[in-house]
Amino acid sequence: MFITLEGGEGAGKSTQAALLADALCARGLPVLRTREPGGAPGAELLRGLLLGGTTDWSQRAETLLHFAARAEHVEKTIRPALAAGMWVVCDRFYDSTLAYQGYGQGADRDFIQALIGLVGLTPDLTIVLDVPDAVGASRLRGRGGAADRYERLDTAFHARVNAGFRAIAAAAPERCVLLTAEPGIEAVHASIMTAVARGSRTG
Ligand code: Z5A
Repeated sequence: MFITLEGGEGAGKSTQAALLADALCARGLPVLRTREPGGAPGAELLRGLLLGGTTDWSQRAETLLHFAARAEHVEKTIRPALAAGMWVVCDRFYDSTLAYQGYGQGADRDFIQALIGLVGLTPDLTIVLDVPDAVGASRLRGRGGAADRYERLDTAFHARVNAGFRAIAAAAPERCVLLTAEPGIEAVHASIMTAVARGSRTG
């Protein structure tokens, strides 16, 4: 299965992607854990451009940079892993472009949908982790470290992103499972394992 984890800042995606990959490995399944932007050498270079620095990209350029990184990631990492029979657990995928660039930054969502069509790869299951805006922000403050270009944007931006993720999940119920990520880490992990078990039975 190709499983993606999505959500706004501090929702706990990286924590849950690691727990999910470990749980699948413990069942003897071959698993690749990867992330976006990044997940292939060229895509990691683009990640540096997108998250670091202070460039004020035009909306189309920023959207296309995310899709350039994604094209590299899909071709060099994800497709080969799926072809080799692996489970792929990916921390963010194209829904993040819709949520951040589309809903958050106001980029043309039809343009993004057209690019999604060109990627030609749809996750089997997308877990959308939902936390109240203030909870996500306070988790990131607790984690410490330098804020990236997106984390530096204001609370109204992050509220639009979170609302965008809820809209994306509602529009694709056959693929997306919206889970509250407010409970503790183990409780969220248990909900994800239930969603994966259901998804793998119906997929
Ligand atoms: N981006 C974009 O704009 N367009 C795109 O197409 C793509 C991405 C693909 C990537 O940043 C940025 O790129 C991202 C969107 C943008 N920017 N933002 N904001 P990244 O890869 O560096 O990081 P991230 O994906 O944004 O992750 P995050 O929001 O920083 O964190 P997280 O993965 O959701 O959470 P975490 O690291 O697992 O946990 C954060 C803290 O909370 C940590 O201390 C945990 O121990 C704690 N935590 C986690 N879960 C819980 C629960 N359940 N209870 C209590 N505490 C918890």
